[in-house]
Amino acid sequence: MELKDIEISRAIIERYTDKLLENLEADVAVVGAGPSGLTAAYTLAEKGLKTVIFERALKPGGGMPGGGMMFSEIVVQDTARCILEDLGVGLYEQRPGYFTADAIEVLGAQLVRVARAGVKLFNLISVEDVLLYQDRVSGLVLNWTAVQMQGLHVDPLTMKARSVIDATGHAAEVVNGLLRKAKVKINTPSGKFEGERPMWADRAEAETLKNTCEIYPGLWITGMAANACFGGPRMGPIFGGMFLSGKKVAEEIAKDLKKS
Ligand code: 48H
Repeated sequence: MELKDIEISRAIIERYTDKLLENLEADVAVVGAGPSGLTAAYTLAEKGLKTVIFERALKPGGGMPGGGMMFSEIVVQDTARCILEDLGVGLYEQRPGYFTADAIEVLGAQLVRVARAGVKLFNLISVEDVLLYQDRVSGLVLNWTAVQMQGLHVDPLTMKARSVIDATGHAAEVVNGLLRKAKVKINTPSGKFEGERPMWADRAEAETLKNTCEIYPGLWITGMAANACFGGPRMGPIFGGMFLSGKKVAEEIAKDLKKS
């Protein structure tokens, strides 16, 4: 068969457009494809919920491939080992109680898991706002990352979701966008965004899990965004809390959506 350049273009445009249209309504929309967002997404999809991820960057993974100061290894503690064992990645008890894994291998395994669970991951798309209907976050406002980077005056498009997860890491962008535009109170003791505190791994890991919750009706927080909202400390390159937080948010959303 002679390969026709125009048919290659047609195939890409048609399939991508089909995928985007199929995902304009979902049970759960995850913002950010870092370790917490990816864990949440495959856990939700494996529970039968239609889940989609929007990721700003060209390549998914967030802070994981960078490891610690570009040493592309991550550490997990005993309580999070099961998540990496379940992904089937190599795990080394490098020091008693400190398990290391190759950050790139973990990312690869998470991406395969996400795809096999039926989650669509759209890269190069930034979330710039939320749909807010009757005091409930009900979807996302999307634009190409390139548009945002260039500051072009191009209006966005929208998608609808029963629940939204802010998995955008340190900046907690979805929560902060909501606070900026809607002037609402979130479920922190002060009703405000607290901002993350200096590094203290032991405490931060426990707090990440505790802070993983529904922060506003329809809007959930996971990973570093959870600690940033509640004023929890950062933890450096230990990732157990990120994986456990992703799993927890998925389990809580699944319970919540079953009720409604
Ligand atoms: C679409 C967006 C947008 C947007 C951001 O930073 P992440 O890896 O997030 P977590 O919470 O899963 O993991 C945090 C971890 O990587 C980390 O930084 C740790 C443990 N730090 C500790 C420390 O002490 O420093 O991933 C967030 C993802 C990224 O890929 C962003 O590109 C993406 O979200 N993102 N995607 N629309 N508006 N904002």
